Amino acid sequence: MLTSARAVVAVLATTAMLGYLAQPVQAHSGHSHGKSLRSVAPRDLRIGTAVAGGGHHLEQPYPDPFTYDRPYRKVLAKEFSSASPENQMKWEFIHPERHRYNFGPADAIVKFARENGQAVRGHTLLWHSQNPAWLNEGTFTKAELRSILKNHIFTVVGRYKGKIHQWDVANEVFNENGEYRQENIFIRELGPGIVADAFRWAHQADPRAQLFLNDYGVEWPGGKVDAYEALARQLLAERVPLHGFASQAHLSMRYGAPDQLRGVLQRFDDLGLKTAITELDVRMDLPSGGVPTAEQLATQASYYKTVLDACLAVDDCNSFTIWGFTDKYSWVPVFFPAEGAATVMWDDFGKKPAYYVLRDTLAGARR
Ligand code: 9MR
Repeated sequence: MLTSARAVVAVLATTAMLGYLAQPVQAHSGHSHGKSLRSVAPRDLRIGTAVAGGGHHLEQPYPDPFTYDRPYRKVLAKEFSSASPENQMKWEFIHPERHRYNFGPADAIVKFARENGQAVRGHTLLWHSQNPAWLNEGTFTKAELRSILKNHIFTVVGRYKGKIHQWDVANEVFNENGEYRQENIFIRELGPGIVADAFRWAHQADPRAQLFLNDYGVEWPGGKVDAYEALARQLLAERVPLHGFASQAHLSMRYGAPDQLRGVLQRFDDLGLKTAITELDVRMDLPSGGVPTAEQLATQASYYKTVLDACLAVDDCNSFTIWGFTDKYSWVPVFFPAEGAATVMWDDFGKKPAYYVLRDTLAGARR
């Protein structure tokens, strides 16, 4: 992307944003100028990002971002008070062979986070995707499969005991209609009761970690949200150690503003659960040339703000994480060819209007 074109767009977008900001909020840029997101955030709200590595990055023409990109690490340490390994704690990455774990990259992130006063969100323990071939293609009895899951949870959660703020224990267990996903090998083979067991095992392995349900497509009410509410009620009634419900919030400007998210989070807060935003990004259709328009950047900023406002408005929403902070490493263009520019910073870590809106909103938050 040409820097000059981008600079023009940034100026135009900032102008557009001023119009936007004049409406619903007071701009606080004066107070937060030069400060980081984490430094202006309310004390009871962690501001997080995915830590780039593994997954789609392995097919890109650059070395592991977290390990080798020094400017990236600097921004990661400066801006954020929480870190989510983007892929490094997923089964296929951390448990590549049945009797071999690969802890190095996850250990490095946990160490970095501790050195920089950051919490870590563990992601994830029970999911249908990014499981290793030995698990997907193996032949196991039900008892074996159950003990494979149990051992995995005790080994991984146990290793980081006391060092993980929140675990996404169950990830994306329902489809859009609110039915259990049959692609999930554990749910398919062992039945949905395995979800409760996963929470129990994770709690035994690290009693202080907050244990979450996590999914996308729960930003608006519907069958999926209803299914999560029913599951949460059931787990709580059975005294299963469930502590939170999280909206990933992978948004696209094709589908409109997330203006019902606050209501969704409130439903889970009302059950006594914590809530969190865990993977926020806002993708858009890129014009030919690949540079977003000023208007697109202003709309994107308003979506980011709506999600942050929803979290700030709900008492126990205690963690707000964006899924990467720079377009340089975003998963979006790899998975959605015509879309992109989904994060709050350009490839060179220059800040977009969305960054400033988040910072001003955090600086002005009262809670
Ligand atoms: O960002 C992750 C990317 O690097 C991986 O290639 C991809 C594979 O599915 O997973 C991405 O992260 C996903 C997250 O773990 C769960 N929610 C959806 C995220 C975006 O696909």
